[in-house]
Amino acid sequence: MATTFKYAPALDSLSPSVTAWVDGVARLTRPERIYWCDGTELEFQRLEKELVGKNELLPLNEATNPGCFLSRSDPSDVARVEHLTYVCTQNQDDAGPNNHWIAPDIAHARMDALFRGCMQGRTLYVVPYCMGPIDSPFARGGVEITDSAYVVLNMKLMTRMGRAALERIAQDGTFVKGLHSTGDLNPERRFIMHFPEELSIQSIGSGYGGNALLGKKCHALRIASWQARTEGWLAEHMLIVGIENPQGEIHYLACAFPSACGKTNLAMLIPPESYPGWKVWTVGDDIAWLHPGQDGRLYAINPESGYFGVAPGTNLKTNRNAYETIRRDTIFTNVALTADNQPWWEGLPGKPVIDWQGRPYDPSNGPAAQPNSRFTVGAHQNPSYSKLADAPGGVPLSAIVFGGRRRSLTPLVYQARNWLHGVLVGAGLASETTAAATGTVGVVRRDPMAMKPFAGYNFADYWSHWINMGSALKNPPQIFHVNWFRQDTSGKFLWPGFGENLRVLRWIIDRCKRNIRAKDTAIGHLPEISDLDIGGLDLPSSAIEELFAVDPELWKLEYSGISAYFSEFGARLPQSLKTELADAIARIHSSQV
Ligand code: GTP
Ligand code: SPV
Ligand code: MN
Repeated sequence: MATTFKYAPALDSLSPSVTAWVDGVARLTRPERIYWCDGTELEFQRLEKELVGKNELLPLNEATNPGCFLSRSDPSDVARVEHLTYVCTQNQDDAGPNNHWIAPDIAHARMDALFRGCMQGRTLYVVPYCMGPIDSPFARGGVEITDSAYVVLNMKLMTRMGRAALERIAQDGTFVKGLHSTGDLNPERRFIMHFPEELSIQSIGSGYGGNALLGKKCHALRIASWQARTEGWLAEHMLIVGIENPQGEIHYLACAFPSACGKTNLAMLIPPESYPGWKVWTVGDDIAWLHPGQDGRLYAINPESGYFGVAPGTNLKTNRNAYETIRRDTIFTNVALTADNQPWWEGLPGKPVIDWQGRPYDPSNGPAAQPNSRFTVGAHQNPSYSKLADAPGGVPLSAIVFGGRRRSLTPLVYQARNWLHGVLVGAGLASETTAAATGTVGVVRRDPMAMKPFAGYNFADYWSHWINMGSALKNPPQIFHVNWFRQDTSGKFLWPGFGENLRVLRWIIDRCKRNIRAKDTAIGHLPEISDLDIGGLDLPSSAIEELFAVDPELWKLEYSGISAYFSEFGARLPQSLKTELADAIARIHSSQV
């Protein structure tokens, strides 16, 4: 079938390798028409209208939520599916024990069979996109072919999509090929396959988030992490935030927390009332690409241009910036509705009337909004959008912060002793599972650098790469670990979190500036309580004690868990990381913390 331009204006910047690939995919999938997306507002609105006409998007209350729509996914298709996500390298060891693997030829045969004829009667959309500012040397192009207009709309909000991206691809001469079809949504025929050696992604059977918006986790993390290793940079599951003090000095932090563990919230933090003159600037809320700069510092860009954020829990009090951001021109997925057609989720005032599946709300059916319900919105709507969010060279990092959701064990904050120890802290990260992926929620699992679901290659090689990157930096960021989620015996969070997290970030920045001393403990540097600003917080002193308690017996268990995990990686595990762990174990055994 020849490439046809059904609606779009002729694009003069087509790269021949893109058209040849589109033609090949069209021969396999047999769409009724092919549509090249140009990324204009007009196109966006036309597609919205089309989806409203088909009842696939529901317009929300135009007075309270102008330009907002609700999409309901299939109830079996509400989160990433890690057990169906594969990294298909020639050599299984290159994917590592951290990834599901199938040989590329077998994977291709399986996927070809599923894609054959799957777009009959449907439109094939060609979605050229650029991850990173169009004029950034660090940006990378991709093209997603999809038969879902919902995916097109989301890609428009989440990436620099359309004509400019196609021009950039023609200039670069290379791009990541992403093929997506919603398929029949049968979980038996749902697969997300990555071919890093071919710079390609194939996804079928899901229309949801990270499974279907291929620029996001599939490209900007799994494929990009593979490329980053060979080219000397890092692709990470991190927010990027600038903290400005009343003197106007800004420090940038990149924080890696697992899915649904507080990245979007921290990236948009509102300073508490006791912090007049402090400002917070959002550069990114989910993904960071990190490059060493001429000055020996590490620079971060956000490859995305929008937010696909967790809805439940978002309100005026927890995250006013997010709340303001999503008041207009936002697509909501799987939230509930109020009587007057406003979006609703747990944590908002008011009452749900229709649940996320479109049924009259009945508490016996569970939460009104799906726990992984999301909003998709352009980043420029964020009141705290950083002036440097589109800077081609990115922002210089003062600190890298790892964090997890742990009801016990890890203190509110501590600092790694140096880069190598920081790599151990990151590699040893563990967190309770959340609704962002299908499966049991609340089970502690190892999630190194918050990248367990997203590293496109063997973690042992990834840790070596991290260690090498640090050694090559004259001024590496300081590395920290935080835990906003420690609980008391009754299950209540000990730390108020959200805006109050700025108190912890302030300590982190003071440490980066080497302004204050800290307690040298077996696990790293902990704050002197007098250096952490807790003024005005209604916290009993027992809570503070518990937040910073380091129990040597629990840490011995933790380190043996990390040892056991590391041993899965066999001879590829870097020797220096092994030694670092042995040192940490020796310290915990010889100290009373
Ligand atoms: P992904 O988009 O899945 O990568 O998630 P994320 O890391 O951006 O998490 P997000 O900020 O959306 O937060 C997830 C959930 O954690 C929401 O329900 C928040 O309300 C809650 N949360 C975020 N920050 C805090 C905090 O400091 N304390 C507490 N107790 N909860 C928080
Ligand atoms: C995550 O799960 O980490 C997300 C949402 O940010 S998704 O795009 O589905 O990966
Ligand atoms: Mn994420």
